[in-house]
Amino acid sequence: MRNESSVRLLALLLALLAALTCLTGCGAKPAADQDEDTRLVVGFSQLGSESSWRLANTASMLGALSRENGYELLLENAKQKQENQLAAVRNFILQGVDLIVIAPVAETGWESVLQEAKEAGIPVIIMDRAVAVEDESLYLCSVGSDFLSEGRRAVAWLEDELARRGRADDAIRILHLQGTYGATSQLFRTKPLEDAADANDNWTIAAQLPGDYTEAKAYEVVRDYLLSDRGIDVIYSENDNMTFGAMRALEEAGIAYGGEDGVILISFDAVRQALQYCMEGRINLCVECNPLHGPRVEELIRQYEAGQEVPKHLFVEELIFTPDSLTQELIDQREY
Ligand code: GZL
Repeated sequence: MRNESSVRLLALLLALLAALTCLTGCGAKPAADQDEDTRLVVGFSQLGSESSWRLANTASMLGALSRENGYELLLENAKQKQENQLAAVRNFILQGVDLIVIAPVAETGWESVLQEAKEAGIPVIIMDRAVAVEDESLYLCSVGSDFLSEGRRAVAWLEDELARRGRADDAIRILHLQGTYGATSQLFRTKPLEDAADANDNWTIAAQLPGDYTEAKAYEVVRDYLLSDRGIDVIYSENDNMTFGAMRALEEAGIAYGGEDGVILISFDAVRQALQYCMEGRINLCVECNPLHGPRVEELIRQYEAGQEVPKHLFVEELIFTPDSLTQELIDQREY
């Protein structure tokens, strides 16, 4: 019979051997760890959380680029400051992510950081607004809305609506609420209105106010503006949250809006709350701007990863809504 000390030594050696085996991967790894190695790491620089549209856009990205779908999504919110986006993208490059998605706050200022990503061999997808770069090879592709088309449809509707009301030749004064200056959505929703004001001698843009796509800012600037000028026929608001702020300022000033006789409200995005107001006749026109880019971005990534050709620019189809085109059922079915 072995002596007690040799038995104890044997037991210790066996335990040590078992521990060493486990350290080198005893049994299969848990599924999550296995996926950890194959998951695609995507750095996402989101410009902010300024509007209902933006929140829906972020939710769409989180839903599509999920762990279940095989992604590790690194989301950085820039609070509408480009310097925060540039820092986030450089951080993604340092981390050696597999791919970067940018929702750029403004069109300019992207050449250097896109060049750095290219030199690091990291593909970049531009989502929502555009980047103004000479060399389009600096990014893989873009997905977003045709903002010029959105603006043109809004202006065409206004011309038709004024004619329908027998006001085609009336003097029309327009208050223009602009989104974040330099954003593609601001630049190209603004252009059709300015062109139409040039083309229609009886149209006047009474003022262009900076609303930065937020309800609070729009409320302030409209409230202050109405102190000196109450003679507005139309408010052309470049997103719904600014429209909501304008509605509050109009109510406080005792100025009627919507319907056949109030200030005509034109609003971009068509989030559910705006559609509700539109169906009630408080907003006269909602121009859809679809934020649900997550699945589109995910599909582009899959195409790229599969070695397929990806379209350089992907634009989404969008609609316009007026009170008579809306039902509660349609609104309830909307995803944002
Ligand atoms: C449009 C998007 C705009 C929305 C705003 O694609 O860039 O930014 O219209 C959002 O609601 O803040």
